[in-house]
Amino acid sequence: MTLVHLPKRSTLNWHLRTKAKVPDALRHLLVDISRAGRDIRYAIQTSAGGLSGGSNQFGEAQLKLDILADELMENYLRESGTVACYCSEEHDGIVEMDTSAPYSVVFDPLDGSSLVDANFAIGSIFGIYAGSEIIGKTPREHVAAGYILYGPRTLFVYSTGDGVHAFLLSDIGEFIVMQEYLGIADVAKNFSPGNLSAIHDNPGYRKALDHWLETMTLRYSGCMVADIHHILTKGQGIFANVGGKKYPQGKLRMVFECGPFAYLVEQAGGASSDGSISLLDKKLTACDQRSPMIVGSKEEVEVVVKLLK
Ligand code: P6P
Repeated sequence: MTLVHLPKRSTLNWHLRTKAKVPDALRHLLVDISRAGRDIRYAIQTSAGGLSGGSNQFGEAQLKLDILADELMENYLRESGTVACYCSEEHDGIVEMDTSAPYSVVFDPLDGSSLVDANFAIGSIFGIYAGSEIIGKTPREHVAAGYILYGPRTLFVYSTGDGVHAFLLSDIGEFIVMQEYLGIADVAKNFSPGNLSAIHDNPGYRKALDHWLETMTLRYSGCMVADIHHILTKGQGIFANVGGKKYPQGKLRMVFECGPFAYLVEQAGGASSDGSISLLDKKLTACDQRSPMIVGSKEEVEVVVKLLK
């Protein structure tokens, strides 16, 4: 009798249990977030576009897809039974769930959603903290962070403190391990300059741009999930979004954009800064807190921080 050799178990659930060795509740939560990502991908591919008629806490017009992605994520967080509260870009403040549950979640359900009609890659961002408090924490206290990237391929990327690992959504709806221990080299060859209009009133940013233009190649899509994923997969790069007149602290939100990506980039051997300190050590003070963000290849982050001073 020929033994059927089962393929090596390589699903996200398998990786969390046998490689990351996280507590069962965190494994369930991460798998449920990946299920939300699978459903958000389907929503992107099938739902009508257009505005919802509402706006979020930042006064940004919400697309129907923003609302749908947020609802899908909330449903899976609630279903997991592991979430005490969450902070979402699409909701004001902290939303209570089950105060006795072990984790709190921060997420941007669909970052870069305005690019969906141009068929650009967009993503969901998440961070997980132990306990029922988010405000007052620092991103270094994440127990997990990651993102789902909706592009030509749909990827789930996460870290629980032992490197950054990427999974590919298969035809049968399972995320299968694609690459473990993504790394970022100290020297950058690509640059991703967000909030570029700030160069008009931020001389240091103008200097950084001139430096990049002399020595590097531009790679920028307008969605930080895709742009930072580019750094993680190419193994090098610099991404920045810093202050100017219109956005004195830069455009990006500390809780569910800067924090989770600072955690991931530093887990991959890169560096992060708000221009003074590592973003990992910057205390979360409010759900709508913004921060300057420089992340990527260690040596380049140091160069840019010096130019910005
Ligand atoms: P800019 C998308 O809306 C987003 O929050 C990030 O994903 C992206 O990096 C940034 O805003 C885009 O900023 O200045 O390039 O428009």
